[in-house]
Amino acid sequence: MVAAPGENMRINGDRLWDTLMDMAKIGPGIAGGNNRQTLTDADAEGRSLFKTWCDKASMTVGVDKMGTMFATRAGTDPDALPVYVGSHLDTQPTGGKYDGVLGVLAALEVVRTMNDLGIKTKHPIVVTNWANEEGARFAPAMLASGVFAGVHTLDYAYGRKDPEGKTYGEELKRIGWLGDEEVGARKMHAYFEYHIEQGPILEAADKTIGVVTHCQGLWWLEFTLTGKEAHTGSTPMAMRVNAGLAMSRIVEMVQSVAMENQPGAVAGVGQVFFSPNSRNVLPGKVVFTVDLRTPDKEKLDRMRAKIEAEAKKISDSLGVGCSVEAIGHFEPVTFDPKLVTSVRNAAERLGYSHMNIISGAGHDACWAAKVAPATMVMCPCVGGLSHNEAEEISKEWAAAGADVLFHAVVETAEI
Ligand code: HGY
Ligand code: MN
Ligand code: MN
Ligand code: MN
Repeated sequence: MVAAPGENMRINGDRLWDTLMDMAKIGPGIAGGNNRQTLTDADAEGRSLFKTWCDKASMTVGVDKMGTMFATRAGTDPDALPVYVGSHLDTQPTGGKYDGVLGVLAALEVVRTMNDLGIKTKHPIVVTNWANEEGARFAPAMLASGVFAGVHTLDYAYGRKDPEGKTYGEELKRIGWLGDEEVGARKMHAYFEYHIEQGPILEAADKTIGVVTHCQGLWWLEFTLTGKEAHTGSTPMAMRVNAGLAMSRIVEMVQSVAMENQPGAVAGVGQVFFSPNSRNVLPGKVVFTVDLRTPDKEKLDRMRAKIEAEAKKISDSLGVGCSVEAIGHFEPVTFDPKLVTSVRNAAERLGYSHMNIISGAGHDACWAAKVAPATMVMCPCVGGLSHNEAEEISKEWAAAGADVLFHAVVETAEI
């Protein structure tokens, strides 16, 4: 039986909070939050700060060909596969201070605490900063962990373009974070990810810890509607081939399909591009992505089929061309029951209130789960708000989840 850490073993909550606040200073946030979109100069600055901290914690930092960073703390058994503990430092354009960042810096705090306590584990510990988790600049989300898990090829990933037409491969080279490790060559004994819930469930239930049993599945459906550019003033209504009108009716339909599938399904549109995007030209082309999610695999695919069929009908009725490409997808994930139990036992041992939860957001843990036993730990966030610069958590919540992470990781890495 592997010894679990003593219940009085805790991380240093003040030190964790200080690192979160220091990292939050990096990035031109609109209202003081983060804006470290993948492979921007701000992302590069955040990476350098993280590497400095890893160096100071006596870890060796490796980087793979997708730019993912791996900071290793040696174990006592050189043949033992490492326990990986990670998340992401890249953010949304209106990113908060904690989405992804909390998981990476809490993983660093786990190592710092092990150093303080002189804990040696059989399995090495690898703190991981996955590149391009958000998929805001380069779709799809979780791109680097997807290449790591063999879901995407490196060429596919390198070719992904941002809205300005820049490719992932070019930008990775430009910021100087193209590593030399083959992506996915590393093998994991286990993978843990600590993350804010990004929804209202834990706070509403007054629970400090989310024991994450599953993650809901996702489709990102990119629609391209072809209308006809024409003058918005002199073109009679009956003559219009209005791709913008088709888009708005499709967005309304997506809302209806989600509402017809309650409870347990969400769908919406966060990004639309009009071309030529001129106030007095009817759009010749409209490109937008439907984000559809549910924990139920059958429902996920049924809703996708319904949305695509209805979109075609709407476009046809307006004489608008319609094509769709699935640019992101993962099936609902069941996390490793043994690791889930280790997280639950840690919360019990530490006296933190907890509940089982299904993750609404996607995470790199979803792809890690394809190649190793994986699970997550969650803490609440204020008002369930995330992907918003006003994202907020309490210092106590941050530390509690990091304590649970510490206990579950040390138990799995075997003292
Ligand atoms: O989209 C997601 O669920 C994550 O924030 N990338
Ligand atoms: Mn995240
Ligand atoms: Mn996010
Ligand atoms: Mn599928």
